[in-house]
Amino acid sequence: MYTPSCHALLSRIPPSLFGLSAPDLSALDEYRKVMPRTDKPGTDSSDTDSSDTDSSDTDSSDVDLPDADSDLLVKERTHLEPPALYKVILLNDDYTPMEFVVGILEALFSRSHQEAIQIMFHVHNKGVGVCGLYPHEVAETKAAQVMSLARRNEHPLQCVIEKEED
Ligand code: TYC
Repeated sequence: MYTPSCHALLSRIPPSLFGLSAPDLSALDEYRKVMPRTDKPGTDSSDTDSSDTDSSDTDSSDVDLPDADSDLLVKERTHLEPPALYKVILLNDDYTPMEFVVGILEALFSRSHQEAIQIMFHVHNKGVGVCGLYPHEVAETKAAQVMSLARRNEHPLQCVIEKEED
């Protein structure tokens, strides 16, 4: 705060402001309005607040902020395509145990025991069968997991993915 001593203030008050016998608070306010600040050496000036005189480069009016018309804003999409789905397909063979296929369907495709048995027999009888429908990356991962588990257990089970046509 700018706090000149009381004595210094009194000596600098212009005569035009002396309508009162002694300066009261309103006169002091008037004084502050008309007098320029002069932080002379020797006067009591412990003022460290320079916010009203500082015109450094942090002035917020210089900052270039994006506005509503900016090209940087992402255009709103009005129509979203649903993601393409892929079938994960099991192929029949003569060697992979039925129980192993049922276990795969339960563990990797969240099928109930009844569902798993049904799908396994469908593949056994028809040659191919769908385990589930997934987005591309998920389908690929599941097929790779089937093949990996089959190889680790030395079964020739085959699993492929195929795009679901709409
Ligand atoms: N056909 C196999 C058997 O008789 C069982 C089997 C079912 C294998 C489905 C693979 O994807 C398959 N043991």
